[in-house]
Amino acid sequence: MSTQSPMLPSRTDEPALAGRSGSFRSARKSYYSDAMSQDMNLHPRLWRGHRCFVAVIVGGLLACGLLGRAAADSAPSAAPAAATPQDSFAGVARIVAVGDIHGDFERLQQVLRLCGVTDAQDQWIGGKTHLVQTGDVLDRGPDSRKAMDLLMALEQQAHKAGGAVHALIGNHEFMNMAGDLRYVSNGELAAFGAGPRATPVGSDPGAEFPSYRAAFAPTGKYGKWILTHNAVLKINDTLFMHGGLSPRYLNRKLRELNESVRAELKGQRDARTGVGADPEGPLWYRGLAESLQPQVLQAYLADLGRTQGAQRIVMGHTIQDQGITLREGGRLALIDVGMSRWTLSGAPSCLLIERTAKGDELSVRK
Ligand SMILES: [Mn+2]
Repeated sequence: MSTQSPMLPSRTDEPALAGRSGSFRSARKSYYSDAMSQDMNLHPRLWRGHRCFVAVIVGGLLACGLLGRAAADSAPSAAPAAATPQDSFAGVARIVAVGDIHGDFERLQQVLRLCGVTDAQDQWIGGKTHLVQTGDVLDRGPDSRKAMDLLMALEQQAHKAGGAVHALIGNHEFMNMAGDLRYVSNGELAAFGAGPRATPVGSDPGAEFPSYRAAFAPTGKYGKWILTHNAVLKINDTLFMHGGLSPRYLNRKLRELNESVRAELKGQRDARTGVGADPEGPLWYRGLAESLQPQVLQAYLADLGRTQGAQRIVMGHTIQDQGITLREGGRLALIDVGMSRWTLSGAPSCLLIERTAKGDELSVRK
């Protein structure tokens, strides 16, 4: 049984919320710069400008690790390992995709109603619809606990109706479970009887908030829930994930990526150096949100089809201040509109993908 709660390396690539996508292109240094160079000639534009300076702070992290371990130890022991969550679905007639929520429960309620999957009482009316939330329910805003509770309830209701709710693991779910609480708000802490922070959001709060950390430990209520989720999901021939699938990950099997992320979150693998923390990994990658040359994007999509059997990729993570962005006829979709009032307060928006006799029909509701 795992009780490890490792802290991520301090990172500088979490963007300031200036509202301009250009400001997100901060300098980064990959953990894998040597191993990567052999892949660099695939799509050089996709690699440009993703370097993250990694600084490791030892003292505080050690204390955090110990505290996280103690909290996890005191939590009830884990239930027998749940079945591996299904990460590939076929024959789905209607998909609704919703991007980053960041602690804004009201905006989550609004967007789910807008897309016709819940009623005014927050009950599932989506029937056999598959709802995909592409990660980052947590951090910044105050009400992520309520948002998670709603998604938990809807998972059950949708399942009974023959539909599904897929809450994918975003970089902020990963950070919280890995003990990196730099972006946790006072409201989120208060929901677990913890806080307030002594340091500003964006800085390391130190080894504090044991009740919050315990809830996100692998055996805690919310940590256990997150571990039933995937990072990457395929429905029909569309791939969904939080950040993006960079060229160096194209050849990896979904199952293996999802198992890796979960193993890192369980402490069975080092969370600081695995798939979940990799700036080029599916939780963080921003290369596909850049304004790529059409031929570069077309070459990427051809590779995506060949390696993953997918015709389309849908991602959150990189705020689109003009609303949901569709490129190449919707084969690439960027659905994080910064709808949280604690990010950009963008208009709640979702992407609908509906199967018709002529193929998939995409529409945006706003
Ligand atoms: Mn994100």
